[in-house]
Amino acid sequence: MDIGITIFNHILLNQKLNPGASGAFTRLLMAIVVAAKLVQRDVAKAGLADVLGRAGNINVQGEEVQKLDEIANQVLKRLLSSTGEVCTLISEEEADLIEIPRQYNRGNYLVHFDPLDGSSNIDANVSIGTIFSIYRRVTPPEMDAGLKDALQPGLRQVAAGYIIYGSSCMLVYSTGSGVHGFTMDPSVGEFILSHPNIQVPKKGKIYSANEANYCYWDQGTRDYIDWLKDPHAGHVKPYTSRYIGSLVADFHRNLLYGGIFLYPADMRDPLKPKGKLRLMCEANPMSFIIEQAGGLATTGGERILEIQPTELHQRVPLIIGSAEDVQIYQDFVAKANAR
Ligand code: AHM
Ligand code: MG
Repeated sequence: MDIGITIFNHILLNQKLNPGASGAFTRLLMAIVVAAKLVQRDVAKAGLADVLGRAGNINVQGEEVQKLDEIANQVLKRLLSSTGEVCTLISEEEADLIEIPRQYNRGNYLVHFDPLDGSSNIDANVSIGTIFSIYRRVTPPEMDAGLKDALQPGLRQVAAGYIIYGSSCMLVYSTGSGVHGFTMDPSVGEFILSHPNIQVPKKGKIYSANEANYCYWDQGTRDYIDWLKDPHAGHVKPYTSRYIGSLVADFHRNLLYGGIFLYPADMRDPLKPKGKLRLMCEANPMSFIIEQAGGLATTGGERILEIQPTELHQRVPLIIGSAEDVQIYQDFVAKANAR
């Protein structure tokens, strides 16, 4: 039976195209694939939390039950550390750089990850995801990895991707030569190439934003959203609003169908505009992927991938999607700022 191209073969083929490659990077990606399968297995049982025991409770086997985001965090830490290819890890769940346990070798890569994004949606059976972003270390290998390694601009990512635990489980990744999507075939437990070379449509008709925050947005963003909804604006096709509130799910839908996702700054205090999404483990990986797919990602004033990070858990406004839609958004912001 021909089951198609498995993700393992795809990663190995990629390695063969780089004759100098040591295989280190391949081992890292493979660890992420195994982590995805383990997390998927637990996510699929999320609705049974009451039956199996809730976080903080003791389950029928007498074991302490962990929350799914804690489980996902532990799984990623364990699998990535044991490759011997990472010098540090940075998780959305932990405040500081994660030290690699002594028993493992230190390698030349570091990974930022959000183990379970959108986890507030778990109990409602809404799609959630894992996001990852890989960099090469910049400090000498004999030194302990530090903030200099962790705080690199998104342009330096060597790979990024996400896993979406949805109506099926998909893994989407890019190593800088296109974006490829793999769907889990549960009958064989493998991710199979289902979406090669994903390109986001140049223009979409979907916009995704939490409009409850409208009055806290900057003028340019408000003008843009008003224009999207204006029946007299001369849109070739009217826009439609779709917002799940789970970044991976909103992003994935817009990547495939075209459109724009907006989480603009909250201007409640105009002197301290605040983004919600994290630069290193959410905005950068998604921006790497969207640019590889032919789209754009911006804060409104700055390309996301060019931001020089200053903090591990820095938050940024994120406007991301089809190139023409993001360009029009930027024009609205520039016009409002010039008034
Ligand atoms: P989380 O990392 O705490 O789950 O928060 C991130 C999530 C994203 O998945 C989503 O895009 C956003 O928060 C939704 O925020 P809001 O509920 O304010 O619309
Ligand atoms: Mg998150």
